[in-house]
Amino acid sequence: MRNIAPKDQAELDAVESREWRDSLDYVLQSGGPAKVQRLLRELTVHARQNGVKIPFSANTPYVNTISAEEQVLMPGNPDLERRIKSMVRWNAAAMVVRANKAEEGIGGHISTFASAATLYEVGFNHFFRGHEGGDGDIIFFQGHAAPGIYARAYLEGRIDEIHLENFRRETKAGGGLSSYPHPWLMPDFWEFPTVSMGLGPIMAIYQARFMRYLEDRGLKQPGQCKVWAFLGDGETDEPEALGAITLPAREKLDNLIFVINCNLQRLDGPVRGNGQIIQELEAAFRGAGWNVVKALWGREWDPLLAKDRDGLLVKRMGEIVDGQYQKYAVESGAYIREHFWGADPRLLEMVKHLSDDQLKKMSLGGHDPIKVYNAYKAAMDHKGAPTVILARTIKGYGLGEAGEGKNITHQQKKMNEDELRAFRTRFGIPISDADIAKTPFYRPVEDSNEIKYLRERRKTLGGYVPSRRNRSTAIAPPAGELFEEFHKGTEGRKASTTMVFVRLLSKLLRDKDLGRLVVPIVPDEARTFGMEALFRQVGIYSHAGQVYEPVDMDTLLYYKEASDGQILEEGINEAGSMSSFIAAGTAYATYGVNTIPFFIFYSMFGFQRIGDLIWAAADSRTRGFMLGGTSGRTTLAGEGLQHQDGNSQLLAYPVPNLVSYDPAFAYELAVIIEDGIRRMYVNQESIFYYLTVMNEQYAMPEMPAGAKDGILKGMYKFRSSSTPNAKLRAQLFGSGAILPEVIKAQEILESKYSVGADVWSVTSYNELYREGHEVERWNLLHPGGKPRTPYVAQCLADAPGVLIAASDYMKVLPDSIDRWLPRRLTTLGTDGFGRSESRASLREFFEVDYRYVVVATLAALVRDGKLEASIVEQAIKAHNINPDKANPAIS
Ligand SMILES: Cc1ncc(C[n+]2csc(CCOP(=O)(O)OP(=O)(O)O)c2C)c(N)n1
Ligand SMILES: [Mg+2]
Repeated sequence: MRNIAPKDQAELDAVESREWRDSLDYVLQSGGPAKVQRLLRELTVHARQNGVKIPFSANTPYVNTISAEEQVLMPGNPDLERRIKSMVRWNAAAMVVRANKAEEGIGGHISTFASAATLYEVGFNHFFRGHEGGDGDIIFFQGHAAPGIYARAYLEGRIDEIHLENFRRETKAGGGLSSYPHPWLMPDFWEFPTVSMGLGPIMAIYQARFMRYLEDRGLKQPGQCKVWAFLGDGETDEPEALGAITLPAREKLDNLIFVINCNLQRLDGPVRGNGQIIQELEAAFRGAGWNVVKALWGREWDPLLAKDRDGLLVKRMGEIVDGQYQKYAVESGAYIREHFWGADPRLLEMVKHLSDDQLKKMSLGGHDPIKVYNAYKAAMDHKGAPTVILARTIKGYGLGEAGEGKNITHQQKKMNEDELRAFRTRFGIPISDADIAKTPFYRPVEDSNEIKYLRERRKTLGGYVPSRRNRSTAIAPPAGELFEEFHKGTEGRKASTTMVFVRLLSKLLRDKDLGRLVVPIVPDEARTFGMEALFRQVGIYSHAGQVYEPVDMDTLLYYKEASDGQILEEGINEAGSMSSFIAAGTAYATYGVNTIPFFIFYSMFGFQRIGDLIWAAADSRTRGFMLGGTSGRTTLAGEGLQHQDGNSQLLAYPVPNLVSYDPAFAYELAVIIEDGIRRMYVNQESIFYYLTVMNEQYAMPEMPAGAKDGILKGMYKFRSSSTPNAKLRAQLFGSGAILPEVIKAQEILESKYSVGADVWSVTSYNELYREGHEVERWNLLHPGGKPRTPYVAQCLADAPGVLIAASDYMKVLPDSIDRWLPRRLTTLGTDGFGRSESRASLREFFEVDYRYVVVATLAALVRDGKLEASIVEQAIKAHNINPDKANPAIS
């Protein structure tokens, strides 16, 4: 073969490529895209069959998904929309700058919204549906963009200047604005908390699925509303952000739209300096089955791309890494000409008619309303899959020297006079040089075209967003008879509190009023909790129904999936389950539907694993019941260190509106759930519940008369001593599965040691603690008033003897109420790492069985001078306790 010079080879390659392209163009023109697709498919198969390895790529070129030819014109008045957007930009920046003038260190963010302004404004003017006259869109706003959302609400006349002035000064008179979206703090405004990054995306996914669930179950009219989730590109590094993206594709959730603001920067610097975050995300989402729409380049690029017959420009666009793109954002047009276009003389030729200034001003897709509009429209029209829009933007857009594209821009909260002046001029805000130092807010007069336009747009789209309110009406109190059977006890039959719960749940599901509102949620543990009967009773929700013959079809309790199934079986996915819990527990506000979620999980994988989602649930004013199953460090036999939970009751303390209980008996559980339904769904309180349930079986006693009030307040006397006049007295506190140990200790103390002991069931140290502090606070602030007495102190005011507490949780739980007790408390608990062992051995190991209750009681009597130490020594011996055994708390 003749040697061909490299130059000629390149020429030949180019000719060859052109011929193939021309052929393809011919097919495209004559047969349309479908024919091209078929040919390419066939060619791929042919190449593979002949040994050509075709590398896998889920990527498309680094250009807009919607080409200039495909795009539609944008409705509305672009000039007015641009002016409105500029005003929003100004006020958003001004509120942060002013907040930081007034008070050093109050913080706030300018650059996130600066990059996202067009993404939001196109939504506000053309897409986001308000809640008036039907259900509206559900929008998860990027937390750090909050100033922009407030700035728009100000133009809309929904919040006033005092609010803006008090951004991040929430305790100020006249009302402040919360730093980020917090429904707890602004319950008429924000619907969903997002600022803990990664939680917005996963909550949005499960929200979209829950919307379908309500529709499929006939609890909501099918509608056109969408779930929008706005997130940062840096945020997608959070495992929660991408961890659940296969679900919406699998479930064909075309009611879900992600908008990822790809400004290529996070807090410290570039998201992928040496790579391309947009291409990485495209591959991830396409691979998961999403419709991906890239909006990378603004309209100025269209004529250049049209001229790019040889694909040189597209190739160049695709080879620049993000760190370099960021550099272009801060550099001059001359630099861009030299470094971007200068890579090839043919590229330079393409832009020779453009000035440096024009090169600099070529916009990006996420800043061009028409590109954003088309991307949103494509998302709205897409059927059968969720859509993600990858919009390229510049972080700190418009801030110029103050931070545009710079690595420091995320933290930029101050602008000097020059920078403010430049910003004002760039966006044409009518504020004079004389006033600029004051950084005034700007709102045109009420009957200006801008205000009239934005009001009209929102009216047409169903009202203002975000906007939150309770859209439900109270339910009637549940029928008492649902709960009564549990008050009676089991007459000696053994049952666990988990079994009791499942029985109660199954009764609630059958109830003619409440039944349809109940949403059981379980992360692949239904059999663990003995709930499999519910599969058949109410079905497992699946939009597709059941398109296979289940393997256990011939059994009574077969695995039934149904499109109107009621159980949300989330798989091994506590984060997803919690997101479903939040969607179901906030449906009273979102959809006006009082769904009552019961989320049951392995208690150790609750607070420890998804504590931040529980915090978000609290902020969201979620209602419902979380049930920590198999809980207690010594009650779950065999599982060991990772599973045995002696912590979760403690971890419930920090969540202010979470009411937690550790019930021991069937009637306690029934009383708590009945009252919970009443408080949350009849009285409509913004609280939710955490109940631990156990799998240890014992006989359930009958409810003692008058116990109800104490069960709810946190403690009641379960059994009085049969020897109240004994010289030696004790008060024993037991909780959950340890209460039977305490009852046994009571009997031994009376019969063997002549100690008359009363037994208290403590259902919630947390409730006692909170009430104690509330009373203490009142007394502190009302020194002249008659001092009030905490409930726990009232209970024990006349109770004689030593005080001993035992629970299956850390000792700090009983210790938290010690200050209100008449005498010092001795605490037994399960601090330390669990072990795989039997229940009895675990209780010995952690020193919480009846023997330790006995010994602790005797030791306390010795300490009070009521008994000789030798009696304790004898007891230790008699009960085979090794006094020198290692401390379980640190072993
Ligand atoms: C879970 C969590 N970790 C850290 C932060 C702190 N933080 C706030 S914004 C931010 C960077 C955001 O980058 P990106 O998601 O790209 O958003 P952008 O502001 O660039 O739009 C970080 C690290 C947070 N809010 N939440
Ligand atoms: Mg970013």
